[in-house]
Amino acid sequence: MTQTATSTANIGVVGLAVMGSNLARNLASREGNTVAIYNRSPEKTRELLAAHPEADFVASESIADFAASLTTPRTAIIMVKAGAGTDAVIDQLTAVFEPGDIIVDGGNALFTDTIRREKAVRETGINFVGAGISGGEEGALLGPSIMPGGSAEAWETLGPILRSIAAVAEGEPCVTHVGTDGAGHFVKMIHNGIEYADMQLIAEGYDLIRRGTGKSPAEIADIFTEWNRGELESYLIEITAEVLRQTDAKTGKPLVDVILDQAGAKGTGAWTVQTALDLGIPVSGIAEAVFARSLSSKPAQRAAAADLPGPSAAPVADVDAFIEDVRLALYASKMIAYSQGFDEIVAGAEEYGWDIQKGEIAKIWRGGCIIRAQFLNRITEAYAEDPGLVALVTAPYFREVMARAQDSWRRVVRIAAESGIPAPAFSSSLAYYDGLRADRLPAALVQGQRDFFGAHTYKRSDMEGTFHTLWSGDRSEIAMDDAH
Ligand code: NBP
Repeated sequence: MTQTATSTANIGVVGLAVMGSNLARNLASREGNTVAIYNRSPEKTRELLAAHPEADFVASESIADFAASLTTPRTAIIMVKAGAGTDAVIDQLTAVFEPGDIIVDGGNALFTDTIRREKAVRETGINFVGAGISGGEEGALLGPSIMPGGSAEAWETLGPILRSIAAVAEGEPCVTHVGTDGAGHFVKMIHNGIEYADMQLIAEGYDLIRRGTGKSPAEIADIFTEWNRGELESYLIEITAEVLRQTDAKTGKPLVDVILDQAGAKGTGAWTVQTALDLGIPVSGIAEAVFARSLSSKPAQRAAAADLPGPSAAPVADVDAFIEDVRLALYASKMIAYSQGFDEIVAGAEEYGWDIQKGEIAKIWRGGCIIRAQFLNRITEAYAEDPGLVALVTAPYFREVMARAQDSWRRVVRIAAESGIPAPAFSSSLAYYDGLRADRLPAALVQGQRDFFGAHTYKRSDMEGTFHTLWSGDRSEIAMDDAH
């Protein structure tokens, strides 16, 4: 496909459903961009053109015309349904693009698919970039947080374009070249996992205050608005207040009381946990959040268990003190979720050979995306101070928060248990914290058990080597040959 006089667009978008059309409009609204657009069903293309005559679009109704409308290196962002749709569009584009051109997948692909696709497309000389895009419809239109992977060569062309459409936080665009091949989609996956944990923790905080103090959703909305002025300041806290303040027009009740209490999921939280299991990284806060959604969505089991015995919850004595305890417990648990998420980024980077700058990732999450928050600056600072930080929670700022929050955190978990209010993410985060800081763990006993029933051997803390106790013999210990 050669360049013609009609090649005028510097960027193209394939897939014009809600995300793609908003991204195309965002691109067209930035100085210097002319945007080629294409969708499998031409009606969507025509609708977008008709609805936005102001936008500098070059529309095509065939993939060949779409390619011909692009200047070189041709750069196209795919925004279609993840999976088979993405593979189909990649095949069509590789047939009409040339070496040096760039195909970007902006959908929610699993990072291992992105690794596979990058490898296959690279053979043709075309660049393939998997880019995580966060922020939903509004982000796509007004400025998302963008996490691109792919080659450094592709980033040279793509960088200025993506910088022009990304959200801006404290004067900096929320986009960085995350790493090669699937690194961008990997980091987007972790973002979503952290988002699950953040949402679950907020929901647990709400539930504890509601059931512990009897406050109404509207009153709790005011508490969240107040919290949003302090260290918990974030998009999710802000929208929680909005949701809690909403009254249902049909019944006059708080909307939160009429919404069915079964949370859905699109799978990126589960991917984060599945990947963490493979990498051997305990992301317990994220896992609890995924499982809490699963538990909520089991109506038959919940109905069958509804009359199981539980405590009669006593209302908390000092309401204001309890609310402050919940605030601190929420902040501490949230830090654990981030610390675990960054552990997974470190492990993923090591496993897949990505040079991921952790501080830069925290920076690009400050705007445009769902977990945007002030607190992310603390993560950037922590990694700037110590790039080899082994666990985020051990950085100075985090230590200070843990010292300040831990008594409150423990009281909240105790009250939750005593009152029969489920707080899985609060309590498992605290257990993780205590596990991490423990001088000795009962893992020693687990090793003993493993050696007993399976001769799995153990190491000793006082000498080198590998040992086995002759459990079914005279129970003497033998040193094993390390070569085995
Ligand atoms: P959808 O995920 O609903 O996909 C619809 C688009 O895919 C349409 O343009 C459709 O074309 C196209 N498509 C399909 Br389906 N199969 C195709 C095929 N075989 N060949 C060509 N085109 C095909 O769109 P969306 O909700 O706008 O999401 C787009 C991407 O963005 C998805 O990967 C999604 O996971 C991701 N996403 C991200 C966020 C976020 O916050 N980052 C939010 C929502 C979605 P047609 O019109 O001809 O049917």
